[in-house]
Amino acid sequence: MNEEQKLADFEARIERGEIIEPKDWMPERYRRQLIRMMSQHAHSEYVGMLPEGNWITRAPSLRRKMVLLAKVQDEAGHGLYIYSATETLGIDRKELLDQLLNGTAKYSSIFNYPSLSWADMGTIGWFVDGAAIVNQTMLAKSSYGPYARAMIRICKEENFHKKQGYEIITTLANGTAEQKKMAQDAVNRWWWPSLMMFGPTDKESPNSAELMKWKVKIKSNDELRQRFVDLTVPQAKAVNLTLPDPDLKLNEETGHWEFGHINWQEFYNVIKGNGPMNKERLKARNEAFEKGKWVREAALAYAKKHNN
Ligand code: FAQ
Repeated sequence: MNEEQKLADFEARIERGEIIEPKDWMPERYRRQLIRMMSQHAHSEYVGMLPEGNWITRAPSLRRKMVLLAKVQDEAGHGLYIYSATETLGIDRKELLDQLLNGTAKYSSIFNYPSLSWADMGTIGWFVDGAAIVNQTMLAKSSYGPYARAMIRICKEENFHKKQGYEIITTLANGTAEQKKMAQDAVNRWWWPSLMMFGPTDKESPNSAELMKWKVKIKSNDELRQRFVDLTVPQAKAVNLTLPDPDLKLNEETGHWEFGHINWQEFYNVIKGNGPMNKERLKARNEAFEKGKWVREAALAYAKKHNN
């Protein structure tokens, strides 16, 4: 088959809902798009440990500390699955990590905001993991097998994460006036950045059309953002917290919650590296990489000794 026939065959497979596996023929552009998106996702999990890691030593009880530790460890695991899945596309993990550490790779905008109070741990679980579940439940049906399979397990864990976050927020929202204020403040700060997690509007999203044609994405950025808003508004009402958007309004005809204008200038500023915590996040990851050097060397020496 010539290249044109191979492409037609590939697209027919996608159309029939078949899953593409690492050794199958795929257009170079499909492979490149997957490496871009999956590596950004893996980096997000890896950098995403930092805002919550910040609170492990200050958790208000042993139970909360154990749960938070387990959650942060889960995020590291998610990073590992997704780095492994990305390697099936023929790129080395070291190259991907280099791109993250030297600042040329992207990771989710949301992790460039600071976690200022304990209530942020609740809000991150509720909003950030909540948004991740909406996005990743869709990606579990993606056309690329290793990515879709990784998403199934990750979503199960993210569900626990979201529940522990909502539980923290429920406790604070039903606590003292000061605790409720702390919960409301965290909700006010994290709401808009959480909506930005879904990426630019469909009109402004350069990759969506191609990704949707090849069923890497099954739903668009705006569709997923709307689903997240529709799910979250009633959850906020249930704990008597207000979402910081005066334009939120239920459209009785469509059944969807309409929402106000997203500050896209802020979003583009953050993804260009100028968000409140971009520099700190990169510095922290580089320091951790340096400090972990002896562990990598010891592990390699051990493997060498025992394989010989
Ligand atoms: N942040 O053309 P599109 C988690 C970039 S969940 C930074 O629409 P696409 C769990 C985009 O890369 C978070 N950059 O792009 C957790 C592109 O730039 P490029 C991670 C963003 O790919 C919870 C440009 O803008 N989840 O970590 C963002 O079609 C708690 C144009 O955008 C995933 O990565 C953004 N928010 O759609 C961990 C899910 N949005 O590459 C710890 C997988 C867009 O051309 C604690 N990824 N950009 O230079 C996706 O679903 C998609 O890649 C989107 C973007 C929806 C993020």
